Amino acid sequence: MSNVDYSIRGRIAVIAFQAPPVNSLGFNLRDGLLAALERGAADPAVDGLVLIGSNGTFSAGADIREFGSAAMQRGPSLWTLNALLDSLPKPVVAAIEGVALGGGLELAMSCHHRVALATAKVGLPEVKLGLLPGAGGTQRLPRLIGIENALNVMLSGEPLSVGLFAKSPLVDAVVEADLISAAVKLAETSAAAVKAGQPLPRARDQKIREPDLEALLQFARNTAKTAFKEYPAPLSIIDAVGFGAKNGFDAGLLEEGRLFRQLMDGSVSAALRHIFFAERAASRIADLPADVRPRAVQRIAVIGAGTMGTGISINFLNAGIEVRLLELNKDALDRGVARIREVFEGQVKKGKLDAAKLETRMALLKPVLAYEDIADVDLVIEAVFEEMSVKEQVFTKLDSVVKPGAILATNTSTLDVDHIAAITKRPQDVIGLHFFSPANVMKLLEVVRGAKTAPDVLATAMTLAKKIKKTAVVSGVCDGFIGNRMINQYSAQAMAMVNEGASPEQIDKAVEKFGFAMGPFRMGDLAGNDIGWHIRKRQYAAGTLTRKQVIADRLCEMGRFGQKTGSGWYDYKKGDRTAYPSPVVAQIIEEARAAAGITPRKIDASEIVDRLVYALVNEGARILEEKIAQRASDIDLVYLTGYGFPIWRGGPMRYADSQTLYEVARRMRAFGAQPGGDNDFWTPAPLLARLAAEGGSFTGGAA
Ligand code: 3H9
Repeated sequence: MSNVDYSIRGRIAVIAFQAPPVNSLGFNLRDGLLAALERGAADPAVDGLVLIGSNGTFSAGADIREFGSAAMQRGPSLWTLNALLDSLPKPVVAAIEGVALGGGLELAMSCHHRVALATAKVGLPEVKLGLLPGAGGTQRLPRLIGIENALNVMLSGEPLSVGLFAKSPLVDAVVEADLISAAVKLAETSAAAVKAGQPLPRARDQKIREPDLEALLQFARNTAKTAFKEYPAPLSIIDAVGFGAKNGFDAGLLEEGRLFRQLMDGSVSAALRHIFFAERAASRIADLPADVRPRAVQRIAVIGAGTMGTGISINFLNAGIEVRLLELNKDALDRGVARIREVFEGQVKKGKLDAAKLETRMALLKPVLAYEDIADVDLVIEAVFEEMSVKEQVFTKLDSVVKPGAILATNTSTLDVDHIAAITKRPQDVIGLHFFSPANVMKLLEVVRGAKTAPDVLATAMTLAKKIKKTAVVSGVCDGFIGNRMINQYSAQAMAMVNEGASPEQIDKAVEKFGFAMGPFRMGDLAGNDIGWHIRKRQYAAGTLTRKQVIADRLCEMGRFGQKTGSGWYDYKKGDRTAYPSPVVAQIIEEARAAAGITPRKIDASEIVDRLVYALVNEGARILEEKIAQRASDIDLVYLTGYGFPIWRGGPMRYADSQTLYEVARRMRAFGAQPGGDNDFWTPAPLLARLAAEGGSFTGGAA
């Protein structure tokens, strides 16, 4: 709901507006603002106007929820509002606190003056949504702060402290308090100047002085082309700025509008907008009672000082939370502590951390050798060997030692969290916190909700995730949870294509060209092929994996675990991470094909990509059906933040939507029908088949 209040202070009209939570400029607010501005303009008792947010913030910009819908075109647009401001004969002052971002700052720049609280942030973050500032920002900002500064603001998209611009015409005054009085005073002074015959200061009238315009634009273009290869918005921003600088404000506005519409209709912006809402939706858990309160977490314990345990610890130390690092072996504990210090020292060397902070963080780390020393912590995260019997021992001990009400978390990546919970007498306090390696770097945290996990335990995990700056996605219990369960299907396809005729390097190249950070085989070599081998052996024994992965198993039997052993799917040279195609692997592949009676065929890049991505999508559909994931956008977030899926494609489910689910299902059926095709594998999951037939989508947005 928006609300625009019009009041008079002396001879100044104060237009106080709000559209909670962030005053995005949707239709209702635009409509209310236009009416209030016209009223002030027509009132002979009013000499000037002030625009101010009445709920502690100015505006976060255009209403992103309207994009791509008819609402965006409805009633007065932001362009109408800004053109009206340009044409007013009375001064208008924007009074900024909180944020003025995107269209919010563009509105403020169309006012004649701006006054801001020192704590306010301003910025043009449209680039992060794959857009350019489309309500005059590419024209007004360069005229207020210069081309180079304006490009920096628009290309970074970062919200910046308003104080940075205190000496430019972007802000007339920065005040510590009583914003509204300062704004009214400024409006009065400006109105008096107008009466004395001075022209109103308008951003559009400012001259652009840039002696080396062409060179500056070219430099910016070259940087954008390398830094944002797949993203069209940065180049469009530079083009719009350049066009307006050469051809004048009005021509610049027209070009900006043209480029804005082009970007808005493009697939990259649609994907980035999808991610914006996905990030915010992920923290909403539909069936949590509204009054649930997270438990207090002041100190935690991490069990296991290996790569995972130390990586997990670093997150909490960074957030100022005390960590007891437990390891029963003194040498292993010392090595773990040294590893943590090394990571911090590396950050100090790179200038990312100052030396004093390193010591504060290390002081929060308490290495301990006995379970009794972690009895009073609020949360325990177990990061021991991935074997149920080991986890059983740990949780039995935790149950007997740790205080009641503490949360007991497992970092398992595949094991049954409900089974682990059942070992304890407090299954309601048990949860999965699946960190990704390296745990201090990777953004993703799968929060695994057991059948008996208490609502406040889940709420605590989500709150903590925010505190340690992770992207948390809730998953139900199943083998591999969301991410690894899907990656198993993807890996199975990669292996199937090797059997059929593709080489590991061909597959890696195709999918890296599609935009994955790393193909499946290079990824396996980096992470260690022994991890998957270990899981496969467990699955062969349990009968849950019936098809033997002959080639992958053979490589592991030979000790080709990947980079750490100097060979895997590729060969490696000492001190060099380059993956060199391996004649030994080629030989093993050939032998395996011959033994299975397979005549290899050529598989083209588009088949490789589609089979890998659609294998993810089909399993994702099952995960949705089974309610393991709450929503398709959660699955996308898992893949974007944990598995290197190309950001500009929005995640596997969103990508499938962009291809239309009808085409996805059709292509899957065709893979199943081709000679030697795996019909069972390629039968679309019921949800996918239904949506494909209905013309529906997973994420509610198509191309
Ligand atoms: C633009 O302006 C285009 C123009 O150039 C041209 C137009 C013609 N619209 O992030 P939070 C919602 S493009 C709609 O959790 P915080 C958000 O979804 C726009 N909704 O809070 C969430 O809803 P929910 C350029 C928006 O305190 C709630 O507000 N502007 C918008 O951590 C709270 O958000 C941007 O790109 C919006 N513009 O951070 C700014 N913004 O509760 C984008 C937020 O239902 N926004 N919501 O999940 C931000 O950067 C942050 O939200 C902000 C607050 C810093 C404002």
